[in-house]
Amino acid sequence: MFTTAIVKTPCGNMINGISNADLGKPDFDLALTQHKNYIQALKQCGLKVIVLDSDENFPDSTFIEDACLVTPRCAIITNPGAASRRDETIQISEEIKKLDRPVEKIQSPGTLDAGDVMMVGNHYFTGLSKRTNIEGASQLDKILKKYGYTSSTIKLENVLHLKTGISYLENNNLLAFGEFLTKPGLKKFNILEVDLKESYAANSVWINDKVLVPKGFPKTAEMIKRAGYQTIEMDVSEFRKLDGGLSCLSLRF
Ligand code: CIR
Repeated sequence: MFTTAIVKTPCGNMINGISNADLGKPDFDLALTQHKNYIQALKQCGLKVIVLDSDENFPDSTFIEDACLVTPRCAIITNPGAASRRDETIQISEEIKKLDRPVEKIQSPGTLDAGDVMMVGNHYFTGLSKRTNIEGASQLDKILKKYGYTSSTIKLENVLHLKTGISYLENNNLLAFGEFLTKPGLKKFNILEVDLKESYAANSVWINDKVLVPKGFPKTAEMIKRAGYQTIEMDVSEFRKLDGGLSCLSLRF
């Protein structure tokens, strides 16, 4: 069960965030409203939510998931793969130091975005992507081993981050689409296959037996409900314009 989430308020400069989505610029006011609703949903799932101030120097910093991985036994400050995002880790480090667990760090030349890391109990899957390199994944593996965890890598082909394409919903259920349907390392899971037309919803978030699902993907929401979960549908259209999904907007632990 998770008890806490950390989120970071979007900044006005988010309109200049990195994007390959071709959906236009985000509407900042609408993004703020959607972010507030997201915080409410996290609270509805029983989490205490720590809200960090916005920072105009980092347009993508609301996607806080990429800057840090918090495990039950340690926290790991990443080294984001996009140069414009690298120093997002500075503010988050200050916050993470206040937690009750040791803090580790991924160092250059290793790069790692924690959007590429998916926790399944004591095992962590790491996506090798344009943002996360082999050196970053190998440093992560060493750190995780030190705390009694294991990890393995999955090479990404078409998606930005590992969790763009898969989400672990606990109870052996894995939401997945496209390239992830046939990865040998994922065969042991009960795969809930997301229709290609709804691929954005492959990034949904399990929190304490509820699942946050992006709004507008009815087939996926229905499939998750049929698998036995209560769903909370959330409009995150303005974050989608920057290739961000529901998971990227928080650290949950
Ligand atoms: C980026 O390209 O880094 C941001 N515009 C979106 C990051 C989304 N994060 C995630 O999928 N974990």
